[in-house]
Amino acid sequence: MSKHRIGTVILAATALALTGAGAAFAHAQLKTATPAVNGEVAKAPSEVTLNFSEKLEASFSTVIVRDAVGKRMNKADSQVDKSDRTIMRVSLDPLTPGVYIVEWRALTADTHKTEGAFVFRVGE
Ligand SMILES: [Cu+2]
Repeated sequence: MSKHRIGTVILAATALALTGAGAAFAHAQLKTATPAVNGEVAKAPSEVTLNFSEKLEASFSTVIVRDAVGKRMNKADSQVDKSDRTIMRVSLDPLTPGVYIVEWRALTADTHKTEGAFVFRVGE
């Protein structure tokens, strides 16, 4: 490999690494949630609010809340906040004490999809 050729390969690899980092940054990551990730609340919440690192596209972004046996506990009103699209929320059926699983899917304007899940607990 010529010296020039090696230089080109290194430049290409660096460009790829930078592109990769940029794309990863643009993916919507969950920043905070209410109730908090792995948190415990004394009083049953009436909704779950998720805050993301990027603005979401409403078309694909959803959140589902299930109880410990997998029964869906959210109302069918999961939506991205119209005035702050980094926020997604869903309202809940009455929750009894126990563990709940929040499953979210997010789509950003760059068409990248991310998804995740976390639990929170409602105390006695
Ligand atoms: Cu992205």
